[in-house]
Amino acid sequence: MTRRKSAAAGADLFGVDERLTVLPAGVALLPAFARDGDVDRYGDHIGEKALLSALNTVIEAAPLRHMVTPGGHAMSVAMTNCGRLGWVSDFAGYRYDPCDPDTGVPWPAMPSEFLELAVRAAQDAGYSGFVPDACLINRYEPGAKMSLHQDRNERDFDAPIVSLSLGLAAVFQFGGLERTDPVQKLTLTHGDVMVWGGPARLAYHGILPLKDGVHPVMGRMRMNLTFRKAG
Ligand code: MD3
Ligand code: FE
Repeated sequence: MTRRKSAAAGADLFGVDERLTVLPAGVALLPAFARDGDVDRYGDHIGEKALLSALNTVIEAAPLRHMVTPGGHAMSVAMTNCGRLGWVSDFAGYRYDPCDPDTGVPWPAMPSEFLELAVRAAQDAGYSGFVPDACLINRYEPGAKMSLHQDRNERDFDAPIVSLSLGLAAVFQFGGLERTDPVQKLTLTHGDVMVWGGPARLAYHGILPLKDGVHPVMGRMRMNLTFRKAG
């Protein structure tokens, strides 16, 4: 017999192994959203292949790099950007910049495959009219993590943030508007899209250290793309 813990199980209700996750108001989870659509004669997802090829083109033009925090620590996550604005961190702080600080040239344009996916996901989640001008690309190798933080460098907190996970599964943590609020855990897998808006837009969130493994499409890594209206 399959047993399920009841809601009375309390904190375990939100555990990684539970099948029920209650999401905060303003949040939508679109499981495997990026894997929807047609499949080619090899059984590969056509939309996903176009997305990954666009991702490779962006990374060739603006390579992933470990940015340094204002405190002087190299981040374990490697990052790059595409779109009109890109998120950067250095000794001076966190900000959005139209140019790649490593080369001084504008970030690569946002590929249409990215833009269309982000707009469609936001629309499905109830945020019609969302048009991102920034896409932050995060690469996690085994052990890489992102500590609990808020995303507050964008101009307009009324716009949601759309995130796409690719590759190895990661445990995502999210809490409330205060750093000390209790956190829930949620496993994000290849193709999952999340939309964070409304009252959840300024929620604290992070990623636990990535567990080692090999993903059949992405290899030994996880990538996360976040689409933002930064300017
Ligand atoms: C909830 N990235 O880049 S994506 C980030 O998986 C970031 O790489 C994580 O946090 C990652 O800033 C999490 C999901 C996400 C993104 C932005 C949010 C959740 C969010 C903003 C507000 C609330
Ligand atoms: Fe974040």
